[in-house]
Amino acid sequence: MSNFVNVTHDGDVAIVTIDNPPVNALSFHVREPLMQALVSLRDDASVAAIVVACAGRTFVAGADITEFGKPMQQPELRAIVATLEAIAKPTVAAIHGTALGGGLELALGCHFRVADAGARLGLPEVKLGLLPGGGGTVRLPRLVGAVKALRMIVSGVPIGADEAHAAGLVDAVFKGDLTAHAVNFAREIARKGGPYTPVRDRDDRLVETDLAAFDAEAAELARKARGLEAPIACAQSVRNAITLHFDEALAAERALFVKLVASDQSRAQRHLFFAERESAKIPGKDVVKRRIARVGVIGAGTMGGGIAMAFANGGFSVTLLETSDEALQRGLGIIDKNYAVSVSRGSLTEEAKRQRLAQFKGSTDFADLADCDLIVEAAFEDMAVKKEIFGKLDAVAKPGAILATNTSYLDIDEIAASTSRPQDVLGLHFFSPANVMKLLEIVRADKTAPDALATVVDLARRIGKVAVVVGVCHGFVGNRMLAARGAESEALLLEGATPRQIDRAFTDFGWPMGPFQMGDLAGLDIGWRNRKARGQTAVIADTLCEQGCFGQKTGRGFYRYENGSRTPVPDPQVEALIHEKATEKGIVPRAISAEEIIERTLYPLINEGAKILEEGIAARASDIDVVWVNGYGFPVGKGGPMFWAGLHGAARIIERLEHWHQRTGKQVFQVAPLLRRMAETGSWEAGATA
Ligand code: 3H9
Repeated sequence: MSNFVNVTHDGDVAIVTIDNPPVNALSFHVREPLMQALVSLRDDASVAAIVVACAGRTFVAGADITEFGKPMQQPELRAIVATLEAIAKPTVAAIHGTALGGGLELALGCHFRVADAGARLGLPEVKLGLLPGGGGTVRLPRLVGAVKALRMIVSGVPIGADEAHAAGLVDAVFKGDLTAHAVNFAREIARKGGPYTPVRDRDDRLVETDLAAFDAEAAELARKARGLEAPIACAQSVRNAITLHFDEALAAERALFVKLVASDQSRAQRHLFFAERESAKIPGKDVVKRRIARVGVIGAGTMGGGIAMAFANGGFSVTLLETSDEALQRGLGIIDKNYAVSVSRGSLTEEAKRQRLAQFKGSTDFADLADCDLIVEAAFEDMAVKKEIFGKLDAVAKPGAILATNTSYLDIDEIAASTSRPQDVLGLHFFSPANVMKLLEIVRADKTAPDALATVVDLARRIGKVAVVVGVCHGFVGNRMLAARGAESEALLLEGATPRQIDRAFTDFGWPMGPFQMGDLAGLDIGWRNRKARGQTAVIADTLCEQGCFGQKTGRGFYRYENGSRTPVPDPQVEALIHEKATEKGIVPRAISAEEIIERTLYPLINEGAKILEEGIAARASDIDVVWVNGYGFPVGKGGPMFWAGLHGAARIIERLEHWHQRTGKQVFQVAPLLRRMAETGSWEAGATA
């Protein structure tokens, strides 16, 4: 008996309960007593059947991720599963909450699995840059068939209890006291008598596999993997389950797991797993949070509509405010259409759509915001407009209501000062489309009250966002670093690189698209308007905009989009324009390497991240990684810019930044002192020592 594994008896059925809060991870201190308990129950003649269950909110959520990268202490999960599988009496996993990764692999070691109706089951290792290393790729296909297993393992997305039951993964689904049901189930099975076939010996589902169809699906999934090794290894391992003997396939799975767990990609993805959980932690999180039931959103355009949907999807009532009835109806119409698309895709039922829409109340009168607990302003990006709105909000909002602005750049301290309650004002910087994108930059202004901040951090989680708390500066974390990344774009073009070449360097690095394709997608007029407001110019982008070339929406931008297609085609006219502007400036074009493109875009991005950390705009380097991976498409397999800088070598980055600084004198290449410290200590922590 241990604190982490408890054995009780209900007649001749033994119940092994794992109790390792918060998620019952299979840490060494669980594995050891679990193994002992199973061996002892196996040999105990008074025990007719064994139920494996968990205390707390969930079944086992997987191996203990913090143990990866350290020497593995025995017994390993694989040995536990093998021991379980060799027990002659019936074994039943009783699954509630989530059975994930090693947790599901443990359950696959049992003869039977029963689940609570609300349980979810999956093998999400791929999201950590891994494959299931406890036999999951070899056992799951034996129960659900190879193609279903392939989909589950390569996507990492868990399935619900009913789907698991229909697929053959779960033998029974129960509501109510799961342990009691599992005990009855086990007793009944024991009464009927054996033998009980372990999963390893079931290959009826495997023999029916159409290998050509499997390979075609695996090839399609590999194509989507975009440079990630784990999805490919997952597919290979499931294929081994079809083509190799069980033990050979298991050994091959192990070899792939060992390789992946030591890879930079998996380290990067594990870093992100913890970074996303860390970013939601703020000092004073124990303060009493404010109650939020109704949310007001000002502006029913693309951004406001998306924000309103995000809150409605999270279960909140929403008051949507516009300046005219026409604009309001247009906004509500788009929301209706967006939900209709979800219905047509099968992700929402007609009934759920009706319920969602019923959560909205439209208005053109500020007074209707009086009953809102949180009001998010998503009007034009213009300080005068925002100040006027916040002045009005100050007059109508109830005491204690949180007043948020969805600005991307503006000074929130100044906006807060236009109210008599700056303690209630903060920034909520959503990313478009706001109902889809995971990232939420929560901007803490100078006077924001700790309980207001804690409330929105909590709220972000409730609406499915990954929240990062940042400080006030122009562009906050994400857009400020984006500006540093793009500072040399124009110079690179003028010096001889083409938009296609620059974009290719980005996609080769792992970004989903490069900056020019991105600009064309978002609309070049947005940046143009911003530049004009700040008195800045970008000779090529400005000229394109003056010619009405705003990107995809006008069919021309940095690329050409023929007949409404979204595929960018290089445009000789744009190349001629670049050439013309370069000649005007007396620049002689030269060949520019992909390496130089990375040095002049990515290195300044990291350098700016270091400055942001130094200034305390972000609390941790990992918060910056969370922003970039979730908001800007930084490749997950590289762990975010600050993590990647560590892998790539800060000294190397400094050396090239200095080179470019010497050549151009530009401020973006001026090395941040914290980057130098990082090169010496290997850590972004300000106080770290070598
Ligand atoms: C694996 O199993 C490999 C095997 O195939 C092979 C082995 C040989 N380990 O997410 P939450 C912590 S790989 C260690 O906020 P929720 C988490 O950091 C694993 N710690 O809760 C957090 O700590 P803190 C495959 C873990 O309710 C706390 O628990 N499994 C682990 O929103 C609460 O977590 C997975 O990938 C872990 N495995 O969501 C599942 N899991 O409070 C990973 C969580 O200090 N886990 N923690 O910040 C999840 O997806 C979610 O945690 C879960 C609960 C859905 C379970």
